[in-house]
Formats: sequence, C-alpha cells, structure tokens
Amino acid sequence: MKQLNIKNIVVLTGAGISAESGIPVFRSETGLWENHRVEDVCTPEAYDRNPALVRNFYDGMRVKLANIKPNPAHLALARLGREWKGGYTLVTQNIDNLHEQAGSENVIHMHGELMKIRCYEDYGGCGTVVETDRPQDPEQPCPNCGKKLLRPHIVWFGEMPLDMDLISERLSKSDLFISIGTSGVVYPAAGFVRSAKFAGAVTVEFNLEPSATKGYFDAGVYGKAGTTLPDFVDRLLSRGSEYISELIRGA
Ligand code: BJW
Repeated sequence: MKQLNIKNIVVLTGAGISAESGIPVFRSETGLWENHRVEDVCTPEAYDRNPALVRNFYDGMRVKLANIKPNPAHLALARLGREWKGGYTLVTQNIDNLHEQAGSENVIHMHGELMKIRCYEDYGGCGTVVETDRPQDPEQPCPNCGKKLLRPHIVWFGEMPLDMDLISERLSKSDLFISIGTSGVVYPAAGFVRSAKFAGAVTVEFNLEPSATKGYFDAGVYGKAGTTLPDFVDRLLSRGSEYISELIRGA
C-alpha cells in the first residue's frame, strides 16, 4: 500500500453530530421535522402554498436553538480546525450554529442557516442575507431593496445547495475525507465521498451504523460521535498519516 501523506482534510457533518446536543435527526422514528410532513415544510412549493406554516416551523426551531449547546464532537472538530497544520475545510449540512458555538471558523453551511433569512430571488427579491435571532416578521423589509420578501435561508428540496464550487474545489484537493453523522441519502452531499475518492483521498465515516454510502469508505468508526470523535482527533493530531494508515488497515 502506498505511503499516506495527508495534508488537506475535508469534513462533512450531518444531523447525527448534533443529536447528542438534543436536536433530533431527520430520518428516525422520532425525527423528520417533528411530525411535519417533509413536503409541508421543506420545498419551495410548500412555501408558495403556506408561507406562514413554513415560517412558524423555522421560528420554533430558532427559539429552541437558543438553549442548545455544542457537544464533544463539535468541540473536537473545532480543535482539529485550530491545530491541524495542513488545509482544513468543514462542510455541514446542518442549519444549526453548533459548530460556530464550539469555535469552528469558516464553516460552509451547504443547506443554509437557521439564524439567517434571505430576500427571496424567485419572488423578485435581491438575495440579500440578514442575520436574525427572532421569529420572522412577514412585514420586515429587506435592508437592501426594501421589499418584504424575506424567507428562511434554508436550502429546500429541489434548490441548489450553497457554495458548491468551493466544496468541489476542496474535495478535488482532499487527502482525507471524514463524514460524520449523515445517512448518505440526500444529494449532492451523499456524493461527496465518491468525489473525494476520485481525488485520491482516504475516506472515513463516523456514525451509529454504516450509512447508505458505506461502500465508498475505507474505514468506519461506529458509535456516538461525541464519544468516538474526540479520541480520533487526538490521535490524528498527534500521529497524522501514520494513525490513518493503521485505522484503514484495521478496517
Ligand atoms: C449519529 C448519531 C450520533 C445519529 N453520532 N451518528 C432521486 C435520486 C437522487 C437525488 C434526488 C432524487 N430526487 C431528488 C433528488 C435530489 C434531492 C435528494 O437528494 N433527495 C433524496 C431525499 C432522494 N436533493 C436536493 O433536492 C438538493 N438539491 C439538489 O440536488 O439540487 C440540484 C443539484 C444538482 C447537482 C449538483 C448540485 C445540486 C437539496 C437538498 C436540501 C436538503 N435540505 C434538508 C433540510 C434543511 C433544513 C430543515 O428544513 O430542517 O437538509 S433535508 C435534510 O436532510 C437536511 C439535512 O441536512 C439532510 C441530510 O440529512 P442527514 O444530515 O444525513 O440526517 P439523517 O437524519 O438522514 O441522518 C442522521 C445520521 O446520523 C444517521 O445515519 C444516524 O445513524 C446518525 N446518527 N445519532 C453519530 N450520536
């Protein structure tokens, strides 16, 4: 087997990393938008039909998020970002801000952010993004164009995820791709492991159980991310490529 020389790391996180902080995952018996049907809240068509329902849903989540704290897995990634000497990119599918609360910087939120609203381009808005920590007032004008067209800054099904060019560029240069707490069923994120493998990266997943894309991973670490990830980050920072070689040899 060729000698590993890991410089650039790309991490992808999903709902599972925030589960131990108390945010339910999407695809479980108790998850999935807390009894809302996905088509009632998570598509542009649903918003066209009933914007108040969709706004109220995200308003409720925003209020809950105010009392939720990062867990050891978020903290471990913040440490990795601070201490890794090579390139480091953290992409999250999550709309919560727990990575930032833990101290991670330059987080790429490919599915948007709960604490932001945006002037809706499809309705003739200008795309300006506004930070918010409160329930959305439909009468609030956009600070840039003045139109009252602000919507949750969330990527719904059928919409293009954010920062795809940047993510593709980072994946194409990755040496190690780490996926944490994602079921691997929602695209394009579910395809990132394949892109990373084509770029020659070693791939490792962290989950409670093998994900839908497990066949693309060189190694899997199964258990709660809050328990498994701090130890992994510790070893990666102290032993680098040598540790990853051992991990995939033992897989
Ligand atoms: C733990 C743990 C612990 C638990 N420790 N682990 C047919 C085929 C293929 C694709 C499509 C298709 N029809 C349509 C599509 C495209 C569609 C799609 O993928 N649909 C599939 C469902 C079939 N995708 C889109 O529409 C996307 N846009 C798009 O494709 O644009 C076109 C395009 C083309 C080419 C290039 C680029 C773009 C947009 C997707 C938008 C997703 N939005 C959501 C909602 C946002 C916020 C909200 O409303 O709340 O994002 S959906 C939801 O799923 C959310 C998540 O980010 C996303 C992924 O879920 P995630 O994170 O994987 O969560 P779960 O619950 O599924 O899994 C949690 C995992 O954690 C589990 O595995 C647990 O085991 C694990 N876990 N506790 C470690 N303690």
